[in-house]
Amino acid sequence: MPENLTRQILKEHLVEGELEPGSPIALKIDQTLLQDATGTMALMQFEQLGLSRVSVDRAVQYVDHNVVQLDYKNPDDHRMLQALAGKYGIHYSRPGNGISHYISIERFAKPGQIMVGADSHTTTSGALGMIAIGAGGLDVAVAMGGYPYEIACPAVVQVQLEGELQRPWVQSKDIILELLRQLSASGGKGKIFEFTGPGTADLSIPERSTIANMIAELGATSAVFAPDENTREWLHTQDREEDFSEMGPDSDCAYDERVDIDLNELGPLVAKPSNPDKVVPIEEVAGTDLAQICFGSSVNSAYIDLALPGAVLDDRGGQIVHPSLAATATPGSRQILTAIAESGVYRQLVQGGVRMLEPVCGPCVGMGMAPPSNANSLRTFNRNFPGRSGTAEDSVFLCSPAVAAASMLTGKITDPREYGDAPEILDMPPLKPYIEDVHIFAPADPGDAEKMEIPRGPNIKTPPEHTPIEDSIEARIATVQPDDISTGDLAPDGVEVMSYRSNIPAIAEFTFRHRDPEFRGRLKEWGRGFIVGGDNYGQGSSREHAALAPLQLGVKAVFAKSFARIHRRNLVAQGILALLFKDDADYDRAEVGETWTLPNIKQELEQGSEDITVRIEESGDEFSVTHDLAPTERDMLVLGGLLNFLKEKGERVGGDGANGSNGKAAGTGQSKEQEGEAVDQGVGGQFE
Ligand code: MIC
Repeated sequence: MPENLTRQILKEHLVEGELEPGSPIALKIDQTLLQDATGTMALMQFEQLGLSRVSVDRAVQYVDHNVVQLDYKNPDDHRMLQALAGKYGIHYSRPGNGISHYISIERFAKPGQIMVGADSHTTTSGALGMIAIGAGGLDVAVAMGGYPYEIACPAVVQVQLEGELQRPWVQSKDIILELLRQLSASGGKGKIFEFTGPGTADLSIPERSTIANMIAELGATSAVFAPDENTREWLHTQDREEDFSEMGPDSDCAYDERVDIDLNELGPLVAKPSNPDKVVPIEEVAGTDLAQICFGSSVNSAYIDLALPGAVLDDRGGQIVHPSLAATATPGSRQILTAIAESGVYRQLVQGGVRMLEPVCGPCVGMGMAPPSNANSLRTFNRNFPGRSGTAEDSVFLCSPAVAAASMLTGKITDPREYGDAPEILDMPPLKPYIEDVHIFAPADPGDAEKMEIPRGPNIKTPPEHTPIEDSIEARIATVQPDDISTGDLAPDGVEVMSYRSNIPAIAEFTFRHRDPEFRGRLKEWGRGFIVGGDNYGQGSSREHAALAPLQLGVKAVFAKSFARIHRRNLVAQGILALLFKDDADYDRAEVGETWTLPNIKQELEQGSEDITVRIEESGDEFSVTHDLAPTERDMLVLGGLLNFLKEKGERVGGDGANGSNGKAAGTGQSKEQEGEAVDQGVGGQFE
C-alpha cells in the first residue's frame, strides 16, 4: 500500500501497536536531545533507572538555556551535566557552541530517523526528513535507556505548498504563522505535518527548520520535510553527505487531512500578544510603537535571518536602529556566528546599533533583555506567552526577520514591502562544521566512565519521590484556571526561576505566581489539592517542572477540558492524574476550596473504566469525568508514575528486546556486557 513519508518512518520504527491514529504505539528511538534546563532532571532520573550507559545511536546534551551565570547554580548544573554525559555515553556540547536545535540540524539530524528530545522545539530537525518529537525529561531518559517511546499514533496532515514566497519580504516564518492563524495553538494536537508541493521544494533547510520548529506552537507532534536535493546539499556543506537517504511519500499515498497554502498569496503576518496563534495580517498592526526588536532564538537565527537586517542597515548609506528602540541579534550556532563575522554581516549589525548576543536561547526564555514596562517588543522568536520575556505585563509580538528588519528603521511595526527594492545581502561564506565539533565532547570510555564521580552543587536536589495511588482520593480544588494555560504559568521562564531547574522544592515556590499567587499557600495549608483547567491546559514547552512542581506541592489530579500533549504525558509519567471533563458545565461549577473526591479511582483505573466518578462533598452531587489514558498509563498512575512502573514491570524481556539489535548504541563504545544490559531492558513491559 502506498504510504506517506511519516508512516514509512513510523512503520520502520514500530515496536508495538497499530498505526491507527490515536491508538498507543511504541517506537524505537535512534537519537535523543537534552538541553541544560531540562537535562539535569532528565539525567538524574536516568540515574534512577540504574543503567550504566545510554542505548541509542546518538545522545547529545546541549547547554544553551541557563547560561546567565548570576551565581553558582547554573555553572554547577553545567559541571554536573558534563560529568553525567561523559559517564553515561552522551555527547556534550559546551555553552556558547550554539542552540541545540541549530546544532542538531547542522551536525546530527538524519533523514529517516526518529529522535525524542526534552525540548518542545526538538521538532526543528524534521527539516531534514526525520521525525523529531518533543517530550518530557523522564520520557527522554527512558528512551536513552533503550526502552521504546510510547505515544498515541499521530494522524498525518499533508500541507501542500503551491507557488513561491515573495522573498525577501515574505518568508517561511509567514508560512508557519499562517498555519497558526488557520489552525490555532491546539490545532496540531496528535498530528504530524508532512510538507509537500512545489512551494516546499523551494524552501532551504533553514527555512524548513523555522516551520518545523514552530509546529510545536500548534501543539503538533512533529513536522517532516522529505529529503531532497536541498537536503543533500545541506548535508554536503556539513561534511556529512553520507547521512543523506533517498526517501519520500509514495505516489498516490493517502493522508488523514490536508491543508493548502498558496505562497503567491501570502503576505507578512504578525502574532499579537500573548499567544503565538493570535496571528493577523501585518496591515492590522502596522504603526504600533515599539521599544524593542530581537532577532534570533531557536528560530530565525540562521545566516540569512541576520544577513537581511544587516543589509537593511547597510543599505542607502548606512542607517541606524531607530533611537526609540533597543535591538538584539542572536546567531543560532558557532558556525553561523563565524559566518556572519567573516562575511561582514556582524559589522553591518554592530555599526547599525544592534546588540550582538552569544549563540544561546537568550531573551526567548527570559534570559536577559526583558522589555521595558508598558511597551511593545517585536521578536522573531517562536513564543510570546505572558511574562515569558521577563517583564510581567509584557506585550510581545512575533514576526519574520523581514518585518523586524523594516520595523527596526522606523520604531513601529512596518510592512517590509514598503521598503522597496531588496537590499544587497552579503554572500554566506562556506560553513565550517569543525568549529562546532571541537566543542562537542565525546563520552568517556566505559572503563573510565565507571570510575567517574559526579560533582553536585548545593542547589542540586534529587527528583521527588513517587507514591502509589490511594484507593480513593479526597482533596480540595486549589485553583481554577482558564483555557491555554502554558507550562510557563506553572514553571515560569527567566533567569531567576530557571536557575532552580535542578531543585524542585525551590522551583515549586513559583508555581502560578502570576496567575494565582495564593495557590501555593492553599496547598501548603491543605497538604494536597486538585487543579482545574480549561482547554489546551499545559500548552507550550516540554518542561516537566510544570508537573514536578505541582507533584512537590501535593497536587493529585488535574481536571481539564483538554490537555496539550507533552504536559499531559508529563503529569501521567510523574504520577499525577490527567482527567478530562465530559461536560463543560462541571468545569463551570468548580470552585476554589471545594472538596472533590474520586471515591473509586484505583479500582476504576485498574478495571480500565472509561468513566471516573467524582463526588462534590459540599453538595453530595456526583458526576463523571473521563480520560484518554493508554493501558500502560493507567498502570503507571496506579503505581505512582513511570519510574515506579519500570521498576515494577520493566522486567527484562531478553533477546533482542523491543529495540531489537538496531537499538544498540552504535558508537557509544559500550562493552558487550553493557550493550546486553541496555538492550535487554527492551520494551520494559510497557505494553503488557
Ligand atoms: C521553550 O522554548 O519553551 C523551552 C524553554 O525551550 C522549553 C524547554 C524548557 O522549558 O526548558 C521547551 O520548548 O520545551
